Amino acid sequence: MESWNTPLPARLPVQPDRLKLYDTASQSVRHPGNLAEASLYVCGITPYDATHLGHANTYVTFDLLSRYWRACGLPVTYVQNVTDVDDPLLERATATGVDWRDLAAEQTELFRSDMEALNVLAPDHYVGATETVDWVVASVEALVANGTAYPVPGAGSEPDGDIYFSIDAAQEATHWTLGSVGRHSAEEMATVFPERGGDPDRPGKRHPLDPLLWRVARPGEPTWEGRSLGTGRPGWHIECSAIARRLLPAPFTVQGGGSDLRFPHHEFSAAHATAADGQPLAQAFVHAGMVGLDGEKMSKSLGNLVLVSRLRSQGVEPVAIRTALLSNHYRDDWDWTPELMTRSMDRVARWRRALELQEPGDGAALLAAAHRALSDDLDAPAALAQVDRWADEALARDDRNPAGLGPDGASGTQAADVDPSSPDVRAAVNGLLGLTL
Ligand code: 5CA
Ligand code: ZN
Repeated sequence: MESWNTPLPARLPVQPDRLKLYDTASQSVRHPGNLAEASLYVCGITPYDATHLGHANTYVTFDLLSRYWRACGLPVTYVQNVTDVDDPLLERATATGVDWRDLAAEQTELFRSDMEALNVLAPDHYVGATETVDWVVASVEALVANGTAYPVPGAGSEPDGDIYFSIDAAQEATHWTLGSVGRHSAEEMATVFPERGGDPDRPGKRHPLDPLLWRVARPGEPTWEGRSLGTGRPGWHIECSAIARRLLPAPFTVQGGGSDLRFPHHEFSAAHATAADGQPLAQAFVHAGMVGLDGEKMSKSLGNLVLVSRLRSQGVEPVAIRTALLSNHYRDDWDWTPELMTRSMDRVARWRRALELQEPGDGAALLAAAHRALSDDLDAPAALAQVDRWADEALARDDRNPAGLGPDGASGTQAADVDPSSPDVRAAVNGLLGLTL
């Protein structure tokens, strides 16, 4: 489907990639290899409600990663999906009496406009689950053929033939073991599985945590032709696994999403890919923390949402929203507060005042310092502290020399020894941090 359109920043002159990132699977901060190019898959929205600040935080986090790599001159291939058919979307459409396709299209459009406003660079491939059913069918058929997927007989109201992934068979056939990607304990996995779409009590499954790969047709549900699988629709985890394998290298560099995707989603997306071809899904699994409101995770199902679109319609500048998000480390869980919004608006206003007072060389120095901060597991709060530090200095310079004139009466901004191609502060902050001052 159509992506959105955020202008690419100018190439920034920064040193080659020194990035260290926390990888959930190895539970360590490490450099994801000496890269000649980078590939990124970030799990996209399920479009049944508007973008809230939790979503925005996750996409801004991975936008920072994509900007970091691009600033280093690495070619980046970025894929994002849209889960435009799934149970929660169908349930919401039924409950509100709208066509599920219209709901998905409308919410995806709102998401695009929120991302554009937040200056999030567009993915190279933006793909809907409904556009890639053939890829899923081929993947599931391959898993059935190699014995890591099996049909479950009908029981009660459930028809015959849903296809599930066999945890036990995959563990026997590959290096993947249950929990090796999301790193939850067995108890935690058993707790969150039913909360995140799993069906541990479905009769006929071999293992209670075996996830659904292909759901055969039910009356009133959308279906697609599934060749040997029969008509039906894709399970959730195989969607991202199949899309990533089609569009990115095996393994690709970073699989991204919020920490609520560690299990079951990223665990099983990775397991499906490995069961199909023996390769890990990605070199690193990177997870953003959860944004909450009054101590509860912000979520569509709880309804405790602060929407990006609502803040925008109240006149809040997107750059202030982005500043508020970046002032928390991406791995932390944190609560949104109105005070954070106010502080961030003040911060942006102060940076803008300082911008009038920048001197040649300020942009290059700030770029290097902010880039160094991001190299340490994308430490955005430290990068913003560098912007504050530059603003402090610029404003202090102005206090000492209010007219901006040098001792000989020449303007202080006419230094001759600065490389004219080096970015000014506005270009550096926009390019690397995505903040439009
Ligand atoms: N379509 C699937 C992924 S394939 C999905 O999880 N969609 S979602 O709309 O529920 O979430 C989209 C992204 O936002 C996911 O990466 C999820 O981890 C992240 N997310 C959801 N709620 C929050 C939150 N409160 N804080 C931070 N990130 C969140
Ligand atoms: Zn996904």
